[in-house]
Amino acid sequence: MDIEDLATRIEAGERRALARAITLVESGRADHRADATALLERLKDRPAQALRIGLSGTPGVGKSTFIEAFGLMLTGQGLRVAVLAVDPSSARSGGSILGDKTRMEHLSRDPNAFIRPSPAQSQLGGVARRTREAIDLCEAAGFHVVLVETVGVGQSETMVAEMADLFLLLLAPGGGDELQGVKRGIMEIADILLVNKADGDLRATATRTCADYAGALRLLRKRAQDPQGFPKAMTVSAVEHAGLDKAWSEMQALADWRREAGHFAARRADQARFWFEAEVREGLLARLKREPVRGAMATLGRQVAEGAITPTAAAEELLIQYLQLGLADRAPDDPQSPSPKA
Ligand SMILES: Nc1nc2c(ncn2[C@@H]2O[C@H](COP(=O)(O)OP(=O)(O)OP(=O)(O)O)[C@@H](O)[C@H]2O)c(=O)[nH]1
Ligand SMILES: [Mg+2]
Repeated sequence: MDIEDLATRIEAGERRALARAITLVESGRADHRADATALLERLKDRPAQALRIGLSGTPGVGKSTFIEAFGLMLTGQGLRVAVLAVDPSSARSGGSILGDKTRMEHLSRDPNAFIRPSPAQSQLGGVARRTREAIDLCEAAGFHVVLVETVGVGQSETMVAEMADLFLLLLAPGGGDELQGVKRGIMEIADILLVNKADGDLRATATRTCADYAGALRLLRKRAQDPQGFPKAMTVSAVEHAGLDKAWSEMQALADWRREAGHFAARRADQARFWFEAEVREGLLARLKREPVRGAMATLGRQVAEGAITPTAAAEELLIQYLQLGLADRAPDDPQSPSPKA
């Protein structure tokens, strides 16, 4: 594969090259991985940053409708918008992706937009790497905004928040029960809560729900990366395109403030470190699951169970012989270790 050629075409903003590169980072084949790593390394220094926006919400809350309307508003302003979807759950069928295509009908045909639905199921770790790398590729292709959509179930929103500059949570109008249903952890990572469907019969309920969430947000611990008034709750209507411009100006205000205050760059640096460490951990765990370590683990496990060897000695044998790591390597970091002189 001609990495240099692909990189040049991505930098020129060619959507076909971008799509091909994302397919490359999605591949599990070892030679593809090597090419993907080389490509990303080649594209690492970029002239401009995209604004990376994570968007989460429970099924049916209106994510696809919102992205279609919001994306079109942005492209209408001359911005180039990429939409990536993350869906680590295996339960979701191709039906939803088909549904998305019809709900993002106009955006998907917009030359200033790029939409990439989530590929088939995979482990969260693999999804994280793939999404992170796809975001990098979109940024290298000169997109101004990269929206990463995730269904609000499980750990995926935390993962997306770790790769986004801003995190939006889309919510449905509803009573107290609805408020209870939102996990505290998700509220804590959100920068802007958008109560959608604030139209027709639901308008009054949406306004009330928004006030409830605003109250709940005020009870959360203040975060260093927030200016006065953030995180905040607002109402929008994706079908009526209402409140979208206001939401966008709030996002920009927040991003600008964070840039000035240094939080924006600091957060990206923290995120890079976080993903590096996650990759190392995952790489080690992956080796445990591959032969010959896997077999040795089973054999030693049996011997431990039979009392033929102690757990500690067995672990040391595995770490030394199969991973070239000694237990001694751990000692300096272990505050419990008695000093040899003691
Ligand atoms: N009244 C009203 N209905 C909306 C609005 N936004 C979305 N809907 C409706 O809510 C339903 C679900 O919308 P989607 O955009 O598919 O929701 P989603 O969050 O993408 O759903 P999943 O992809 O299944 O997770 C559709 O029938 C939409 O027409 C809105 O602003 N107002
Ligand atoms: Mg959808």
